[in-house]
Amino acid sequence: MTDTRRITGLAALAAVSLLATACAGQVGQSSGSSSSDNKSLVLIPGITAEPFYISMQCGAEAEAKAKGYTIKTQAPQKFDPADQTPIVTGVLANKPAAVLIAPTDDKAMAAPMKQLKDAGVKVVEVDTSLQDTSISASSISSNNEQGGKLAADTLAKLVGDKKGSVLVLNTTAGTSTTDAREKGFKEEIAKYPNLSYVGQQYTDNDAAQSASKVTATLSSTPDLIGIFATNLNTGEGAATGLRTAGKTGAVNLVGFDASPKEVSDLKDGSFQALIAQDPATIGKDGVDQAVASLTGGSVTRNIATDLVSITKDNMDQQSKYFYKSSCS
Ligand code: T6T
Repeated sequence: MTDTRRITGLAALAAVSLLATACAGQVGQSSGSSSSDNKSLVLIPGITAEPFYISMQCGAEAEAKAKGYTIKTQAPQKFDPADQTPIVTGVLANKPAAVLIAPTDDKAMAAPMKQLKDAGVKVVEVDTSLQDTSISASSISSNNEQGGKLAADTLAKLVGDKKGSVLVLNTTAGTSTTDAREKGFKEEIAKYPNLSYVGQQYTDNDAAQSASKVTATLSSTPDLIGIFATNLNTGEGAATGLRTAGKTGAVNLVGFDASPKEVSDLKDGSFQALIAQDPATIGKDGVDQAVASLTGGSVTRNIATDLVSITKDNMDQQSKYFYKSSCS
């Protein structure tokens, strides 16, 4: 994370709740208003209207309903602590019983999340997490370091014994999940002497930036043989970049996540593999942990959900991991 982003994140702490109303975006069909009972939950995803978080929301809503709770979703327009902080501030004013949150920065979101905790609101981390483990009651996510290793092994298998350079396209520094994916990838790819890791480039979670980083790297690194894109937008952009350069398939692309676009790109050969998560279960488990924490039940500090490597060959069997664009 750049200093600028950290500073904007901190500056946003001072933002008034009026801003929260202006910045809040709804993911899918959320309902609910201010809560005065103890059965009111809020989900704060990393960004609005994105299939990973929509799938998480679907899982959380179904489980909340089954347990007799209500849940509303309020999402930032950008994956950025400066956008997410005023949403937390606004949610705090309504005092829900618990908040499920995907912090957009592992440090900058600590202060606003601590305000929730200090006000007696239970906090559960879903997907991303803070470095400070004292704020949330529970964290539910994929084992992202393992996911990075799986991406490296998958890429190495696709490349076989050919030699060449490999690139990681990452989102923003300070995102716990994608930082861990790069770490796992870097460690694992070192086991393949035919592959030379040229390092990571940041895309700010923006598909257009990812596409242009691919075309620039193809010019500077002519022996580029593989790319690992650490999340959905970065992967979708990398597929576009390879297409624009006429390099689809010549450079093996392993992406993370399984959005409808990524899945159709896997089918048509723009990706060679996807590492899919299980966001619906992250949402479901998030509700379960929040309820356990509220009712004195047994709370699990860390829960790891499924990760699978999907290729064109096994995609029909793995379709339950494809992400949704809406809950219906
Ligand atoms: O990859 C997911 C999520 O796990 C990550 O923390 C942020 O990006 C996604 O939401 C996909 O865009």
